[in-house]
Amino acid sequence: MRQHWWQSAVVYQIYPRSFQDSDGDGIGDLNGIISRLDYLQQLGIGAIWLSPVYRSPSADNGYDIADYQAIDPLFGTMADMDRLILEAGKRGIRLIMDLVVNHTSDEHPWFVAARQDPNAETRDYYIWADPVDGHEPNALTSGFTGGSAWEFDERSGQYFLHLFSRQQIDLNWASPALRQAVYQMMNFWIDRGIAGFRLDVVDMIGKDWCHNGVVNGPHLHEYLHEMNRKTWRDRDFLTVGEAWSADPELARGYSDPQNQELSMIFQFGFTWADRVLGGAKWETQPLDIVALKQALFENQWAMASAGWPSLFWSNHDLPRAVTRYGQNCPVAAKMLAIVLHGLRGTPFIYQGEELGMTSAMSETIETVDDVEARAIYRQLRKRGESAGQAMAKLNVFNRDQARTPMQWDATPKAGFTTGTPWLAINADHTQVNAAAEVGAADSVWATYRQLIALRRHSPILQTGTFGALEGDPEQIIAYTRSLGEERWLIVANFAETPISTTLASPAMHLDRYLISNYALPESEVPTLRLRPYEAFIARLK
Ligand code: TEU
Repeated sequence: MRQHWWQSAVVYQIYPRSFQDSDGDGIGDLNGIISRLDYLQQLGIGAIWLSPVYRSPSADNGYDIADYQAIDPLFGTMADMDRLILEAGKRGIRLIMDLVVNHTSDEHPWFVAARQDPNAETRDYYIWADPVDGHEPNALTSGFTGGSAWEFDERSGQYFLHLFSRQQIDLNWASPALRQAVYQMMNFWIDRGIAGFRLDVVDMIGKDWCHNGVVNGPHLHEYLHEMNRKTWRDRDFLTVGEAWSADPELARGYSDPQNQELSMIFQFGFTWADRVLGGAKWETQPLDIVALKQALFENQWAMASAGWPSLFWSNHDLPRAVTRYGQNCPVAAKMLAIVLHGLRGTPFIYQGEELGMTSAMSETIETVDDVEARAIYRQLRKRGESAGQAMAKLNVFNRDQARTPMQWDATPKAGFTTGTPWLAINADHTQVNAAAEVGAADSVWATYRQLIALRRHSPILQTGTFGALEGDPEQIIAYTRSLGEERWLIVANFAETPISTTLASPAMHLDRYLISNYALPESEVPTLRLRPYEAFIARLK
């Protein structure tokens, strides 16, 4: 298989609101990002995935786009964007834009025109349906409002669809004109020098809404193939689709080069390991490490010979991994990093993860920004729950918890802004911050930096074969990577309790440790004594 740049690179997600403010308005911006490029270069990342900075009324912090070809003044100008691409490029960092094409803002001119006039050219860019017996066309609900996903339009007497908030209107991918308009817009960005797209809720594109289906529509893969052909086909481009509905098999389908669709997708199987299957967002259960391991490994197996996995623990929608799986311990943050970066695939780091930033809790609903969390809070209250009860549930999944500003230093505003931050800074920034960690040999940051470099310089990590170890104890995640004669062992004790064990495979003799999260591993492969959250990568002979 031809080697792509994204098989040796690590991608870093920036949530622009919270990364670095340069003008004191309390909201991060493009110039802020530019001022931190040296930090990212030092970390060693190969690409930035930039969450949306397009013109937007910000009903969902930019995931409601009103103009795909303009930068929101909140973040800067198109000239700033060009400078970001240029300055990042000088430092060997590519730029990946967030492509939100399942829906637009209700303020997008396409929708404004469509609503004004049922004969408008862009009317069929959206999904319209007649009432059924005077009611909504069907029972689809919107996760971001709690109510029907259909909104009645007085003027035309039809309903339009919005699966997210009332300000995020679903696009109709069955319209060839819409598809061409999207491809044109994508080419505009490709021509500006970007190196990839992250495709928001890609599995919802081409939905078969009239059969109540919102994911995996009958033409989804046809549309992705067409998109590939009409846009990035001749470039070495990274495309990663967000697909909550994808199992490992579907993940392979999207990313198998033969199909000419995407480079990879985000597959969320592992996020169920501490959630009640099919339960509400706040219904969690103690982490099932075996289920987590299974989910990670199944992705590796499914894409062993075709397709390519993405590797991630966190993003702007999920709780911080070190809080979720590691009780906020720095040693657990390092363990998580080692387990993930040892796998085959492209690792994604969510800003602050490299510092061990933790999930922030909200005390009252007044301080909550997340559109989804606020809607769920309203529903819970309507059902008679007290404010305290509702907040306790909210704090399990509230997306604000991973969106607090980057913790650059220990000063009151964490070096993020000189103004009032749009979302409160996590109190732990006095300990967890870049100033304290960059250059400190034993920091979480140092572990990430080392892992990124290791991947860049180690063909075995890039393309080596993955092998699971059978029969290891429940709390341990262990696997090997192999390339030619070279064999590496990755082991992690995912629990806070120590453990002694002998790994099943007898033919393992340790050559040397490449990285670990304790000063001196006590382990002697294949007999291991692992301390709480201990993890390492070792070369075998
Ligand atoms: O998220 C997709 C999605 O399905 C979310 O509902 C996700 O499951 C939820 O946020 C987890 O609590 C994408 C974006 O990543 C998210 O930020 C957007 O709000 C959403 O699409 C709509 O564009």
